[in-house]
Amino acid sequence: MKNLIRWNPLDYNNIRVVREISNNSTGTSVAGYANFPGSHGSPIDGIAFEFSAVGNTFVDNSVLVHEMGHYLGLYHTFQGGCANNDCLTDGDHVCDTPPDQSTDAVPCGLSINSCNTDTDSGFATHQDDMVQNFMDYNTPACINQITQGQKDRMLFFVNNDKSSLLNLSACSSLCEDEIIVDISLSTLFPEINETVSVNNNTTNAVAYSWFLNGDFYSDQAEPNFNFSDPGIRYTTDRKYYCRAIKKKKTQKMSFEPFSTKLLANNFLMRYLKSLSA
Ligand SMILES: [Ca+2]
Ligand SMILES: [Ca+2]
Ligand SMILES: [Zn+2]
Repeated sequence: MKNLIRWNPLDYNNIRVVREISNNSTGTSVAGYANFPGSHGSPIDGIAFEFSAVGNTFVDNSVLVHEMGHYLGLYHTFQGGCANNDCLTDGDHVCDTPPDQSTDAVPCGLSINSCNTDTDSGFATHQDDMVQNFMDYNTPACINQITQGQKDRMLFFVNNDKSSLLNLSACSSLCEDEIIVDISLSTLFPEINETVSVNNNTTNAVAYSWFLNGDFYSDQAEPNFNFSDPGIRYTTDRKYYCRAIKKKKTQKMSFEPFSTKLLANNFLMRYLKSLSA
């Protein structure tokens, strides 16, 4: 079925809504399933769930939220039973979900305590099972909770095993923020051997390339340049300019130093600001 249509699983989470995953009459009712981050990018990567589990609210959609949890690396809260010697490696590998070995559907408002190992790791006192958690099996109407530890675990997988999802250009805004070049020099009339520094208040640029007389000089935001040679004669075709680069868009700002009258120990620089695409 997954071969019928598939968007690149390195870029997209393929969520397939189907009529039925397994025949309920066989007693192996499955409302949905998802692949763990270890399958990221493979042909089986993604989520499938039955159309009857599509709803209008988080609670109605608890199956999709549950499968999304698996997709982003969460185990069931009852994973691994009551073992809780190290809450990062036992059970669901999440410390703020109590150990749990029950898959029973507990009526809303009632509690159950299937493990007494809570204080072995992570908890100061014994805890009831977290039956409201999206990653438990329970009555959908009672499920409404994801813990901070579960969020942290999902974010870890988003930023590691599944980080290719973040690179999809569709996740970027359609219109780039405009680069506003705002650059000035510490002095326009440096003495010989005086260092000129750049004061850079450009916004929305992510990288800089500075060129001196056409040669790459620096990629710092605010480079320095020492005017050490009194004999250099700059002409208008020799440019000292900065390119502020953001993705594919480049804006160029030119300083075109020139000398109308080369003074004995002074270098005259005209500051010229120009922008071009
Ligand atoms: Ca746990
Ligand atoms: Ca307990
Ligand atoms: Zn599950």
